[in-house]
Amino acid sequence: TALTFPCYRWLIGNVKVELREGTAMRLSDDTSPQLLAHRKAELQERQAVYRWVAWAPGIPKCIDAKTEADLHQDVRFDNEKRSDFEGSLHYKLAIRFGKSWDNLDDFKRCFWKLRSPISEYCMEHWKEDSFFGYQCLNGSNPRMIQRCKKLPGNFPVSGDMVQGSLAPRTTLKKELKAGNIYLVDYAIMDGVPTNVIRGKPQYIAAPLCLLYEHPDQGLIPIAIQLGQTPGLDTPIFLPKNPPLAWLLAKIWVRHSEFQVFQLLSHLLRTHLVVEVFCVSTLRQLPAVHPVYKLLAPHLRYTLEINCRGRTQLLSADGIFKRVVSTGGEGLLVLAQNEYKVLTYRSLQPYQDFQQRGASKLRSYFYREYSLMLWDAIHRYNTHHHSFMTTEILFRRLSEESRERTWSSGLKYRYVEMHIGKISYFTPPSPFLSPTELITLLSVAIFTSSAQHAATNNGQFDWCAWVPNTPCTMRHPPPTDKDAVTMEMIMDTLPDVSQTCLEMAITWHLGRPQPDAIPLGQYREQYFTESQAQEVIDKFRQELKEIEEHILTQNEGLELPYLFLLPSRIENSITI
Ligand code: OYP
Repeated sequence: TALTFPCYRWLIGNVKVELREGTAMRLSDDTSPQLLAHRKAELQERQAVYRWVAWAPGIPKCIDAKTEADLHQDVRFDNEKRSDFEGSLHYKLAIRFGKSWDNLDDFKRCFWKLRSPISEYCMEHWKEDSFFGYQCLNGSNPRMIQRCKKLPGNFPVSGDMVQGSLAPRTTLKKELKAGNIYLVDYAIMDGVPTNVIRGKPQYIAAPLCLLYEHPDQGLIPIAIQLGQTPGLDTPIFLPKNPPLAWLLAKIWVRHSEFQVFQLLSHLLRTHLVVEVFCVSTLRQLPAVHPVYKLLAPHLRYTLEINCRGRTQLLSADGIFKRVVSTGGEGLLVLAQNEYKVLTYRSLQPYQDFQQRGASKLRSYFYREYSLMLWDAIHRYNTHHHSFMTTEILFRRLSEESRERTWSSGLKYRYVEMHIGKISYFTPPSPFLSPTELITLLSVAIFTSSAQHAATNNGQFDWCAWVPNTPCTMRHPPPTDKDAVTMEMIMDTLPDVSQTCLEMAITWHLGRPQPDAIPLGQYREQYFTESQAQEVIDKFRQELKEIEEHILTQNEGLELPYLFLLPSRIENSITI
């Protein structure tokens, strides 16, 4: 059942063996009729094996497979990976459905089984405002925070309200002007349909949260509104309000955070975006093509994990439906909302930080490290390109176009996905200039490695202490600040079985993976050119320097940021 063209593959038992010796070749480099026929047949075979399908409207298309069992052996998990994936989940026993915990300490009863240093830190500090602020920068969703130069019209915070949170001798107006005020706005959640679990409605809010970069305390939240429409039922919560009211307001923001982080930052913006690269690459590029050789290691296992995600996590009876407030229709509507506004620029870290006005926030380790990694990846692609450019890659562009190349294949898909909204995702022109191709390849590699690590690897750390990032809310947002009680908080937070499942799944996905291949390590020698080896060595050297920089900078930190440590980033999305 293995493909039989320019690279030779066998299945020995269940072990894949692949040989891809030889020089990278474009169509225009192959001249013999026999080789040309091989290329053509290879692509025809691949296009029959790997087909596009729309799993749902309004989100990226994906691989046509009902379950992972439908996938071609070439893109399946190897044995070790599969048995580990299927074996590590025995915590799913649903105990005492619908039962609330009695008090916050009770969450520990579930907590003692699985824990990590950061999740324990979380348990101790989750109520603190500066910890809340820290998570906007270096938590599992570090792409939400944006500078606020002018208060949004639907968030009527007055200077008086927040005066007490500011440093002495300043005002909200001055701080807005100075660029020290930030916003997280969950407008994207507005109107998302809510789940019903065992007959009980779950609740969603679309909060706004204003933050201040305090000269001594760092980033802290100073005002929260739990809905997009201001009014008597959506009071503005402040740190000086009754402590339980302020706490519950922050919990509501963190609940939105769970949804946006898992479904948008993680699922849509890494898993599903990279799947587009997988399918395009398999369909459009023969294995001898340099871009295929460059990307293949960064696409390993992604099709299978995404299939499993669709069937077990997101499906009508999947984990989301069973325990998450956006389960069912909600998750799709949320993803569709985001996909309408997802831009190609926002997948490029420099542009992302610049657009959010987040370039000068202090202690923003995610920003600092992701830019270093982007630079290293971008240089890697540039160097690869520079030895291939005249030789292989860009000779006779017009001929490439006749080949229905990968890049035009991608473009074609984007166009299909965005009917009428081409500019959101498409690279600027139908045929990529060398610079644009380097950027596109960097987006593919950065997203499948660093960006996925930044959102995936911390999920247990930030979600295991469930009150810090609850997956659902069982009561509507509070409307009266003076009426918030501990009992109400306990009845709102996830119940016993929802808690256990959130812990189990985030553990399953966030722990280090067996059979992981770290960024820049290539088991198979796709390129045999000696220049290619030099380029790879240089990339590894740079990653090593980044590793050392991060380790030194984090030494002795109470809360280290190691999710972007190159040795902990996988080459591809495998989980
Ligand atoms: C697939 O046996 C994946 O139940 C994870 O998904 C978990 C399973 C299946 C369940 C296996 C089982 C991988 C790919 C993905 C993704 C991004 C979104 C992740 C969301 C995690 C949400 C945790 C939910 C907690 C309640």
